[in-house]
Amino acid sequence: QTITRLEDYRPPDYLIDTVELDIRLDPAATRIRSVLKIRPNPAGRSGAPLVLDGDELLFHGLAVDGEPAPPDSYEATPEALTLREPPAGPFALTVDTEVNPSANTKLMGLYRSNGVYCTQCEADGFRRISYLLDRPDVLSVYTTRIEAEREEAPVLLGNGNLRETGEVEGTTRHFAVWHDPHPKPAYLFAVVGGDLARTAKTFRTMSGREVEIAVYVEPGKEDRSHYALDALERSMRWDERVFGREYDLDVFNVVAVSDFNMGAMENKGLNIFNDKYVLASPDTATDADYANIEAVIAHEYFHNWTGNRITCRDWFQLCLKEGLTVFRDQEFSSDERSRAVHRIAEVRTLRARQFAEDAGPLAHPVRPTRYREINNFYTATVYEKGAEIVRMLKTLLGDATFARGMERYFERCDGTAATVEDFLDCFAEVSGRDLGHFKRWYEQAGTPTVTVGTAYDPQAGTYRLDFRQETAPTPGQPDKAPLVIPVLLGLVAEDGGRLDCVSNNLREDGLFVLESATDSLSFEGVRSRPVPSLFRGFSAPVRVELDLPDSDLLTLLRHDTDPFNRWQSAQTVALRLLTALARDPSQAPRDEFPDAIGAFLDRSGRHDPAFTAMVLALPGETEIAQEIGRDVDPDAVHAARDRMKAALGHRLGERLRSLRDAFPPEDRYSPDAASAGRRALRNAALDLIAAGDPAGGERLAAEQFERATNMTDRLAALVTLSLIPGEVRETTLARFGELYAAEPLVLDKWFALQAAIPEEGTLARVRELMNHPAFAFSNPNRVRSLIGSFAMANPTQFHREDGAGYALLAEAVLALNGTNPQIAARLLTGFGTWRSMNAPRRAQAQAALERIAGAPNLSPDVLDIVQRSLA
Ligand code: BAL
Ligand code: ZN
Repeated sequence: QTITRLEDYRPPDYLIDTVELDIRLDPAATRIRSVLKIRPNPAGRSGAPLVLDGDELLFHGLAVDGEPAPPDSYEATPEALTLREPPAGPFALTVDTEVNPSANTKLMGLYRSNGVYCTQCEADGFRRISYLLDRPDVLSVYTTRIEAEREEAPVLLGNGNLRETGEVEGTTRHFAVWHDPHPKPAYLFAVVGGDLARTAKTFRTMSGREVEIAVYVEPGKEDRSHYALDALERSMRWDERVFGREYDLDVFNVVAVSDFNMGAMENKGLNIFNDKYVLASPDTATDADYANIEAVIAHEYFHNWTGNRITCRDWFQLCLKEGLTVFRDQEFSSDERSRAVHRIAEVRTLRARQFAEDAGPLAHPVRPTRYREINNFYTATVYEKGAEIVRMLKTLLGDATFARGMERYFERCDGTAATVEDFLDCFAEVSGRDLGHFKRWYEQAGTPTVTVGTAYDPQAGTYRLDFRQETAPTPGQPDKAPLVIPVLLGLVAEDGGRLDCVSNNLREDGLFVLESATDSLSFEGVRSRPVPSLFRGFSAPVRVELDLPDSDLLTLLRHDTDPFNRWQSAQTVALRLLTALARDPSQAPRDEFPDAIGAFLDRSGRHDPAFTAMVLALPGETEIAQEIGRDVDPDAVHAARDRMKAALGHRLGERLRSLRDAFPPEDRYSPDAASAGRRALRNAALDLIAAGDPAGGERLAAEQFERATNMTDRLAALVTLSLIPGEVRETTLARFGELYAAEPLVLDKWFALQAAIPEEGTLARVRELMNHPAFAFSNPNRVRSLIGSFAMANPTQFHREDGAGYALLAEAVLALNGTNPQIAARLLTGFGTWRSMNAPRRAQAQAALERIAGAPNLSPDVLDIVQRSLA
């Protein structure tokens, strides 16, 4: 397996100005003719052979400037087409290839999903359609003629604007010609052909141009496409208002397909989506689904500028488009919803996924410097930590300077394939600051720990915060350097009042920048002992160690002006109690915490219900395990959390019941954030009530299940029931399965929640569900919902001491290795925390990983993950 290294980057030897494609769709034998206008790249090696990328292609013929190429002038294999001595000047290459879309189970290149032809070309799928310089720094103008049987594929879509449609005379076939005037790399190429239903509207851009925006779905599901279309329109308006970005084609199409490796793909003017992130109706989608659809629609649309107009020079720069675009979609969702609640949700995801990645064998920098398989780098680190870096840049420079930096980036880099350096240069120039040190965030893997000490001198009226930063070694990076860490902070008086004091090292908005391994911040005029509120809004992706007494944290829960830290302080107290309980199960949960949460609930009329729901949710098992760090016993972690939930439910039962009564179900479902927040609170209360009083909770949940008028409430009831063993659970699960037998996306929820039941019988249940008629290894959503949920959302059962959970995952990985290596490799990352487990589990996990490593014919994707996991 070859390793690609950042330092080996060389510009391409040839450029391709235009690509003209003629694609004749056929289920088993699609023919592709491609005409490439090629010229030597002045920045490349002169006279070098031309090597075009291919992957499992059937070659049919080659012509140079219209003349068939002599056989000895080239070599064609399924993996490459080499022209030994290309002409010295510009020339046209015509290449004929053939692919079999129906046999394409990898879902990369051209394939069929429920009979719909579609494509996925990022990162390197185009080479599975036709030979090309398939690299992101080769930008070409594409014209695509698509031809198909009219009956099989009445809708034919491509990138750009529609130029022409027509019948193929004397046949039952028709065609469409699409032209995309914006030069783009091959990974943004797409075609779609199929029987699809369209929902559309006209969007008028800020300069008055009219754009037809449309969502295509399976016929009969049109009524589920309206929310996505609405989210698209809001995203387009937001990008104009906030970033000054206008759309640049006459049409923008979104197509939903059922079989998709990723969440969605930002192909120019023709986004292709996993239908999970498009289809929504109150009966089939939860509030979380609606929020995800809004975010993913926005994310893909925002790529039009950050990703498409400005693309990446090479795949090491993936974070340039992904981190920035995640930041943009997070800002959009924060503006559309509650900013504080959204920030808490982002941080929970970051900690559960990215911090876990950073702490395990797959840790890598936001901009890696080497890869064996780029598809394995679409990670939480590149995406979510990448977004945090952009947010830190904004915090450090301030809103106005950040906006000027973005403006400069859009102006300067438009139409280019850029690098992280190009991006940072824009901000360095507009701010006049050297961002060389800040850049380390892109280069250094691992989550820094910031330890903070405090010293108060009541006589002198001074207060000091002593900071120390440290990052543990990660694979390939034993020594770490200090990072530039923005700390947004404030001091709160013990009685919650204002604390007037001064520090000459603090920006007006409360920003202190920690740049060295240690530093201190002093305050004067401090008349009473302060409680520090640090990393407000989670101003940096770090772990914080601060030895504040619980009583101080509970002061923050009550009085801090920063909502994130109000939530964080309760989480920190809970996490301390949970780790102590997990380490020493003989302890009894104390009442102080439930009482503090009770007092918070008594004041909860002042809070957004969604925020209150967040405060009620205890840290997850993954987070508790991370806090423990090593020799983790997931059973003890689970038991600790269960006991704490039960204690909360028991002590707060009455209050929780009145909270539910205060927010009765609404007659008409609306997915807006305020309504969703009320449902979240009702359902968070249900979860705790059932933990404290399983019989009472079962009755309440069963009643909610029956009466629910939307999927959010019905599924929440079922999740609660799924944690209470017994007949009610089993009959309700069976009913749900029957009710939604014809709804694959709803069955995914059903698979997922059963796979997450923290009981010994779950392994057998999962094996049984693998034989369910609705389950298929060929569909990534089914695999993720059943096997992925088992491995990622059920720590006690996946990490069973007998190794049976690991064996199940290993089996699934090997079953998928040949057919869909990308999904196989993604599943395999479920082993990411194996080294932090206790000895018997470590031994079992290692044995399972070694079995995978020793299996024959491993795909590069799986081999890469398994080797790094074992290294
Ligand atoms: N570019 C792959 C899908 C996404 O991040 O938008
Ligand atoms: Zn993206």
